[in-house]
Amino acid sequence: MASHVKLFIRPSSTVGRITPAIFGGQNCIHLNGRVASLAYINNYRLLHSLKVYAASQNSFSTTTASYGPVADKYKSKEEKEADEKKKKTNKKHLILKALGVGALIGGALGYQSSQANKNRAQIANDDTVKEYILTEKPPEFQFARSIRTDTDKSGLKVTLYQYQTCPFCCKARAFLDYFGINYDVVEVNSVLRTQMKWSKYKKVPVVVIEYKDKTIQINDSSVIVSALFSQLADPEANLEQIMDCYPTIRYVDTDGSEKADIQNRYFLMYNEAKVNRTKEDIVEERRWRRWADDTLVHTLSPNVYQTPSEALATFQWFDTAGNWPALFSTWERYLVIYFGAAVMWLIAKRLKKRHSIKEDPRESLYDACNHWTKGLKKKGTKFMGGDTPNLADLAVFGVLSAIEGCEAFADARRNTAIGSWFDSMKESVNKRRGQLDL
Ligand SMILES: N[C@@H](CCC(=O)N[C@@H](CS)C(=O)NCC(=O)O)C(=O)O
Repeated sequence: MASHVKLFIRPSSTVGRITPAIFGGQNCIHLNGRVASLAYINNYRLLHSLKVYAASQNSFSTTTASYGPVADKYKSKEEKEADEKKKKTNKKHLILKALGVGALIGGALGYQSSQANKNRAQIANDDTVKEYILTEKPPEFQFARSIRTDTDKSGLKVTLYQYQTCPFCCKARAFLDYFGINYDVVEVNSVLRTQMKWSKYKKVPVVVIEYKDKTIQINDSSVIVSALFSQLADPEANLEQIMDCYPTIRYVDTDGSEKADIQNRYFLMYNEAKVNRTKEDIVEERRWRRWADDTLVHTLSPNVYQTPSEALATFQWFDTAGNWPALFSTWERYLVIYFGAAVMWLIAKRLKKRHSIKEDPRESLYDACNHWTKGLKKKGTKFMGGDTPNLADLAVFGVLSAIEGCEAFADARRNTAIGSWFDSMKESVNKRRGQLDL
């Protein structure tokens, strides 16, 4: 099927303006009229060509020195004319190159998505609506706890809506704790979900931040991590502008249901010049973060809910780890424990099939742990981030910490080398070592 991606670079759009200045020209751009991340087109030549093309169209200002008129002052008329001619030819070549590479990539992406998304229909997404800004503050709920450090450098007022032992919530917490961000926790009842009724997005974790005079809602653990890390990396950055870079794309799925997705959730929206990291380093971190969500996390449920008794033991551990006796009434607690264990035992069987987990799910868990520790060994450093953890370490640690008190994790410790890295991570997170890097 013929397919292509059209790229519009909008003049004078907010995102267009902040792109080169704050985000190193890397990330936000309008794709098919939607704000989208250009960074996931992992082709620097195309990116550069597009930037040059955009600059030549005066679509947005660029900080690249070669576009400045100052050097022209010292040239003869002939030299200037020759330069002008050369520039025009170069520009034509660049535009053609950009269009050529763009068409190739667009064709490839279009073909790939047409294969993957057969019969999926995109819904017109209105990018003028800032869905992440809440018009009304959420109702007040009793905080399960309030995490405070005197050395918080974020200056943000953060509320985390979570299940204590959900792997995605554990991941968000590992990040907040490691960087010493102060936050309040609202524990959501996983069956009644009363604490999430105010939100259109129904999953957890969700973070709500009082930012200047606005209330910002960030959905999805990876977006929480990416957006807040981008903010921490450059305290002058504006969280609202950062959030503009994570648009929610809506589409109708093959089963007719409406779905929403934030496709660039693993991308960091900061100025590369200010953050001293190589492109390879950033790409590797992103790859492992994706692996934590796409592979590692799927090994958990079939393991911890393998049999009815293991499922019940897991929920009893959740009861302790989540401090449920203090938070929920007795009937609510028992409803969640027994009903939850029964439902998850049934669901885990389906998940096992869907994610091609081995007949003995422990094997898949060990494979995942071994894959990670092999990656560490290859790198030859204590953490994937080197001497200190990076966002990939935090993601993998967060996900695994969800099952820390379960028999499955005790088995993984006994049968793989995951334990020593996990314990070092736990120490770094508990001691909020990330604050030292800010
Ligand atoms: N991609 C999301 C996934 C979040 C997710 O699936 N959370 C589960 C809990 S582990 C959830 O809220 N499910 C809906 C429900 O419980 O009704 C993220 O990374 O935050």
